[in-house]
Amino acid sequence: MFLCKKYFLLVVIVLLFTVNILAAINDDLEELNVKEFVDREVSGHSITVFSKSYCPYCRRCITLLKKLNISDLRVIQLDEMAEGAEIQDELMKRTGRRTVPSVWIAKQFIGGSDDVHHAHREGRLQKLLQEKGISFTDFKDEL
Ligand SMILES: N[C@@H](CCC(=O)N[C@@H](CS)C(=O)NCC(=O)O)C(=O)O
Repeated sequence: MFLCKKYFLLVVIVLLFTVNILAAINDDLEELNVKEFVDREVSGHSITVFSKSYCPYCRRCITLLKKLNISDLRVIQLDEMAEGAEIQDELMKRTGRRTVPSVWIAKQFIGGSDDVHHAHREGRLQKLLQEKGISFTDFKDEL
C-alpha cells in the first residue's frame, strides 16, 4: 500500500513536469510563429498596415494609402485574429509602440496614422515610395 502511494506520487510529479515542459514548448512555438508571421507580412508586401477594424486612426491612414493607389497594400486587422494580442506585443518589441495603425513600408517601420499623414504632407512619404520603387498616384492632402 505504501509503495503504491509512492508510485502514485511519482506519476503525478512526472505528469506535472511533462505538462509544464509541453506548455513551455508550446509558448516558444507560438512566439516563433508570431515572429515569422510579422517577418513574412512586412517583407512580403510593399506596404503593410497592422490595424484594428474599429480604429478611426487606422481607417484614416488606410484611406490615405488607398488614395495613393498603392498596388500591394496589405491590411491586417488584429482584432479579428486569434493571435492579434501576441502580434501587437511583437510589434511593441520591434517598434516601442503599442498603438495601431503600425505602418511598414518595404520592411521599414514608418509609424502610425499621424506620422504617415505628416510624411505625406511634407513629401517624405512620396520620396520614400519612389526610393523603394513602389508605384503610386499622388494627390494633395486636404487636412
Ligand atoms: N497617434 C496615433 C494614435 C493611434 C491610436 O491611438 N490608436 C488606438 C486605436 S484607435 C490604439 O492603438 N489603442 C491601443 C490598442 O488598441 O491596443 C496614430 O496616429 O496612429
